[in-house]
Amino acid sequence: MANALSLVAVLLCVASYGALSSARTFTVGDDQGWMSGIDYTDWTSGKTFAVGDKLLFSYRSQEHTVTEVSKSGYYTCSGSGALSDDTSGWTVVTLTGPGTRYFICNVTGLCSSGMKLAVTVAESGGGTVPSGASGGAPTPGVGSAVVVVATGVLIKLALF
Ligand SMILES: *[C@@H]1O[C@H](CO)[C@@H](O)[C@H](O)[C@H]1NC(C)=O
Ligand SMILES: [Cu+2]
Repeated sequence: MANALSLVAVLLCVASYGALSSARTFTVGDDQGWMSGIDYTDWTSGKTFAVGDKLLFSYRSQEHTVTEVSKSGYYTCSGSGALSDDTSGWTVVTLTGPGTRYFICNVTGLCSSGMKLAVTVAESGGGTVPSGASGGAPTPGVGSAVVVVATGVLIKLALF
């Protein structure tokens, strides 16, 4: 009985770890970071972004901005009415739900010369489901399903 309980506890830990570790952090532009002269459309191609993943923008503070804008702001390179704006040099953005997020550098001329990024998160992102996620009902990943099943087993064992 005690052994069965500890086995379930171990399984629970392994499953939770698996679910948590599936979220990744992408350094925008990899080694080059967030700067002008890079094609960020190239950078995103071939990458799959999931709910819970993070984007890290690394750049010289005050030299560039990470300005989150609407789709039209992205296409027109307009940072007015932005959703957020940071110039700290180290900007971390969590992809909290499915859809496309748009970022530009709001320093004059840089967005129009290509310093802009659009990242799309798939509908059924899988991986972790952040608590308090809004909009739609994200499909829980396999890890979460294992946690739910293991929790059920644990409760049954505790009852009998
Ligand atoms: C972006 O730059 C424009 C033009 O300089 C400015 O009007 C706008 O307020 C800036 N946006 C942010 C979020 O600072
Ligand atoms: Cu810039």
